[in-house]
Amino acid sequence: MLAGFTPWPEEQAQRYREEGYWQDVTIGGLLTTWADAHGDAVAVTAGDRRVSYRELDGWAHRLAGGLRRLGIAPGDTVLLQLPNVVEFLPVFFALCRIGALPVLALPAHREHEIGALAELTGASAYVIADQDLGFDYRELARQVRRRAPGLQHVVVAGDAAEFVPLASLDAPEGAGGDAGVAAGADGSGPAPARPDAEDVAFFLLSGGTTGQPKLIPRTHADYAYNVRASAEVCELGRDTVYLAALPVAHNFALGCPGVLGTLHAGGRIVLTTDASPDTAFALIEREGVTVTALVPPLALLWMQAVEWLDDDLATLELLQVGGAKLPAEAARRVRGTLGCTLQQVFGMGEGLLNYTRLDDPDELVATTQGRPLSPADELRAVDEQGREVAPGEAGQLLTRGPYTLRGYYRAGEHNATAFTPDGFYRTGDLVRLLPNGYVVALGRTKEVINKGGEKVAAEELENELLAHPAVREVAVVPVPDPDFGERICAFVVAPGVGLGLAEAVDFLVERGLATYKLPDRLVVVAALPLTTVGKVNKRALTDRLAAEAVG
Ligand code: J2J
Repeated sequence: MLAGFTPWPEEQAQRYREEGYWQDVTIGGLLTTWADAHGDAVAVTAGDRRVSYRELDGWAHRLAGGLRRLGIAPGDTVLLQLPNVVEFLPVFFALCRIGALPVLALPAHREHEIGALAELTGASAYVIADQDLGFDYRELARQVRRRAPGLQHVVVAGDAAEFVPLASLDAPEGAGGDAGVAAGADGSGPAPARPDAEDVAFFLLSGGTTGQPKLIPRTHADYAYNVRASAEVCELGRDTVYLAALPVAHNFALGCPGVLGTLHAGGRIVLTTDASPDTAFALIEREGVTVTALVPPLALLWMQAVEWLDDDLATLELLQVGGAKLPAEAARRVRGTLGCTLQQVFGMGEGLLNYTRLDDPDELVATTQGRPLSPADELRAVDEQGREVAPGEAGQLLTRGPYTLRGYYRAGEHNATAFTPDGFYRTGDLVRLLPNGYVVALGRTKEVINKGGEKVAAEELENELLAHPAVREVAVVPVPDPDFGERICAFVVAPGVGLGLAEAVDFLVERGLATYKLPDRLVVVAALPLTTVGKVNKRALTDRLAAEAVG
């Protein structure tokens, strides 16, 4: 078992096996199962490319061999930062097959994030696209490599420049499948065993509450269940055409049910790196998209765009919305504008997923964030002393279950507070658990700003701002926003200089921070308000912003 991974206690694991949640499958092996079942059906469409299930399986098989020959071994961590391009899938499956551990970085991550991940994991390889949406990932790779020289291999989908072209790893000879890859002939050693179903398959990134990135280990068995059960709840089938508009490196579009759930059901994936209504609506009409997933700001934008775009969206049956709270009033408008069923999804990379069901009454869908995916999910709402609150009262959400982590990777100290002694994950979310089992999301206790589904740890941004020579003190807080739910406001103490937002933003970009983490507002103050125990009083700061908004 991987060092730094916290397994479920044996007693619980036994139950999950016996009750069929965990099966003896691997993520890499599942692709072969799906290829056997759906063979020549189209699995993925990306631009003009169409790849069948069989082709996808063969591609992953050859890449597994190529990656082994390159020197990637079972147990190696590999940073995988691909936008929604067709190569994502074969590379992801190939890495899972050889027992290497992909770390699913988001396309928006930059030197600050990727560098920290390289250091934390000691990754030996980094897989990128050449460029996307005007950004050159090869330049990013050069920067990251200067900081993390251990990163031996940079593999590029597209024009590789000085790096390794992904296409060069796609060679037929010596390739192997789940049970053993590229053994012997090329001298790369004995065939690795098929990964164990209960071993870690890959890492998702946590939205994070601290300055350090947090890696979420997902096992083959737990994620296979996550995908299978999600596909069922969303009623996916062979007729499903799933538009991946959100990044597939994120849990939502990856496996809830996302691209993996679509493959499980024998449907077809349509990939795009551009979720704007112009591009997405044209794809929905052209490809006959039936399902997609969005964060609330995009859902709001799409609902407006039907007024000026005239693409035919008649095939769209289901819109999943999650990542941040969708206001009830917006939820009620989905059917009338987009002509499809809405599903609210309250999920987290750490595991727990709540879905409204497709046959739920409209008002339940509009006013709740769904109910747990699994009968084995355990949810508790507790007060500050950890005591369970009365049913329907607001409390902090704790959860454990067959697909919810028991510890972040290599984060012993953080895990001691992020989990209860009996293994419940403290989500940091404030919720009401209704007597009918549904969950209403109310807000958070954790210091994370949720800007329309994108999570920014206040502490991380504060640390970056403190690196500015003029900044003496800083506090980052959310400011309410009609489109994004929240935006980011930084209060700074910077005596003697006129530090402005533009300068602060330039400084942060220069430091390689992902753009979505940049502050939207900067307020210079003489001093930060303190609580009676001398901590920064963020409540006073948010109250001040609220008063300004009203006044
Ligand atoms: C309010 N807050 C929500 C919702 C997530 C599906 C959907 C979303 C995610 C995700 C995901 C929310 N209303 N409907 O992984 O598979 C906030 C909560 C939660 C945090 C998790 C999926 N849906 N949230 O957003 O790991 O605060 O996952 O704890 O990015 O997003 O963020 P993340």
